[in-house]
Amino acid sequence: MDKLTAKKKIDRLREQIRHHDHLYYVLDKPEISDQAYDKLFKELEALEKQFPDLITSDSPTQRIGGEPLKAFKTVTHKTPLLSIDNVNSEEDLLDFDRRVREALGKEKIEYVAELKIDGLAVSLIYKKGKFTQGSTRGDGVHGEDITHNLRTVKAIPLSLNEAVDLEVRGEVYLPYDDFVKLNEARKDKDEAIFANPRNAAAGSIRQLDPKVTAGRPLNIFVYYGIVPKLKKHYEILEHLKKLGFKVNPNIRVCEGIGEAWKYIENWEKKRADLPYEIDGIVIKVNNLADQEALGYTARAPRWEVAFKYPPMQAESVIEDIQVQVGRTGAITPVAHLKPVHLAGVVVKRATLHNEDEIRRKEIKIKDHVKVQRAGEVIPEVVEVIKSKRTGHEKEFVMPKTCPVCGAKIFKPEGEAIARCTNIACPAQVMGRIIHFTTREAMDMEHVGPALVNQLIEKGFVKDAADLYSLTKEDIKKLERMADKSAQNVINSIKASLDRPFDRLIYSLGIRMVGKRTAQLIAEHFSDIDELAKASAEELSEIKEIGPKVAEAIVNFFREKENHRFIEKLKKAGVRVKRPGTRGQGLGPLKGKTFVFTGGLSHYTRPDAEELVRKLGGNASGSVSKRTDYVVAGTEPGSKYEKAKELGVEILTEAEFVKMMKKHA
Ligand code: 1X8
Repeated sequence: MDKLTAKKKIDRLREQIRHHDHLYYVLDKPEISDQAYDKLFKELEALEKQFPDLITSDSPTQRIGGEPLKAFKTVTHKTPLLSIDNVNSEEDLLDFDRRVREALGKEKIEYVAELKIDGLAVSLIYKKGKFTQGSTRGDGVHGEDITHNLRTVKAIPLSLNEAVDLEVRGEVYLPYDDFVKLNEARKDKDEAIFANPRNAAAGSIRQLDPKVTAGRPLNIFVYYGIVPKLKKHYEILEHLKKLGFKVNPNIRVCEGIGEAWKYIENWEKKRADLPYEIDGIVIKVNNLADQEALGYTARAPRWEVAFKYPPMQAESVIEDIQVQVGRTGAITPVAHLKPVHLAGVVVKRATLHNEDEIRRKEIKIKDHVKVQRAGEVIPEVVEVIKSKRTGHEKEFVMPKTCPVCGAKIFKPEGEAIARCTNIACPAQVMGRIIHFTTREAMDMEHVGPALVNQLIEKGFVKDAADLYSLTKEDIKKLERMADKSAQNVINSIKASLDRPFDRLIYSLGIRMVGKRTAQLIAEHFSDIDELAKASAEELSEIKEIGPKVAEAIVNFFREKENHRFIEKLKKAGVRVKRPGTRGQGLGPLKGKTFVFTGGLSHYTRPDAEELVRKLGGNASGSVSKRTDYVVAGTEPGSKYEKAKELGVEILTEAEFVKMMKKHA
């Protein structure tokens, strides 16, 4: 075939594939069989292989492109992605309507009511009809460039049927069915499961490797766009549909706020039947001139509000109550429920938190109860439906000894949580190791609960540091571990050697030290030994760290066992300090040490530190005589005072940015 004929054929095939993609992914109305579609696709692939110079980036074959990224680039949104004001009651909604009517001097307002999708806001930019850049909302001003991942979302057209310049915004989400399937597959592979569809969508879109994202059936609804000459928001949505975007089919124009309220009430009942999660309804002023007249507050538009729904609930029966032992020995009573559908997933268990909660809610075994899921993996029991009691319900009795190791359970005076008193309790040991491996801690992707359980049973590991001495041969001795899976396990353990310092701190499982506290600590100390030596007073000086947390940290480092554990981690080669606190060598900032304090707006703090290191400088957490510059953002803390005291040069953020630009 000559090139001209090939080009014609390729163009025709692309046109057909785009058309069928649109029918399938956007309109949900396929017209041809999967086989017929595959045939077209393979034909196009074959021709492109034969004529590689005819490949264009908007070809349907080019959704997954290239190598994994090293990091996300930051993009600055041309106009910020604002948040949206929330209302929770009819009264608040009527207030909103009154404000709008008064500001515009109108009797009745035409609104557009739309489902509020519980996903991730994204911005899509098209140049001459081609998709050129996609980004996350980020902090509203700066987002992350996720173009490579958004290209894999089949409902996002790579090219439009008009050569326009356009920015549209929408919500990327994962339908319930796909969320459940994804979690099942992850469980099989012993990978951490996602708490809800939103987290799964967020985790999928923030992948550096587009091949991973392509394997997650992400979807999108588009809900904003700027189209010149059109006069109403609803007309814009209609136009976006014509251009090939997926717009939610349940959007309605409402005459007056009364109709909008009816829409809200109606969808509160019907939302359980939707194949995706919504967390409310967005009400927008339809007339664009009116929108402009109303304008914006610092945070959000004055022409729209979101009505937030309460968490979804379902009714079930408590068949039994059993207790679980966590990594800190905490004994949590768990209700085993008659399986019930709730917000797209089947619920079999619900946490009862602790004994006091059971008494307060007067929960008994065999009670009919209302269950709700509010973002967590384990749903909770909200209340007992007392009218359904038969008299056969049984009181729950808290065990006196640990169901796992038999040690005494102890509940300190005035505390709500009872604990197993044996720190060598297998449930606690296992809990600590699993905590260490989780995504938010050292993130060992292929090491999950089932694997940890086997490793303990076989006597291969006694604590998390032992993971680092495992060999592929050890892993292959476990059930269902072929060579490739064993290699994955070893690789993910190895990859965790170099996690950021705050992750390591969080991984230690110090009481009361969550992710946020771990970050604060990591900003203040440059390595684990410095932290281990810190006194309670010193720790309490860190903003947001109270005396109780400080004491928990000091107590942790009093234990010889914990020091032995940390030494083992060091020997294994785990990074136990902030990167680059020592001289980095080359670059214009060689030998210069920077300390950041207060909030930055141009960069995130890790990005600013990374930039300093890239230019050869050091970023440190604490101010000393050796510090060259302290960069003071908004509301700078004690480091600012210390810098003044020591006479260290203080830069504003603007001065710092200027300095970086000069060197970059
Ligand atoms: C967020 C969302 C909006 C809409 C749907 N889902 C969301 N999550 C919509 O307008 N239909 S608007 C919005 C925002 O924060 N501005």
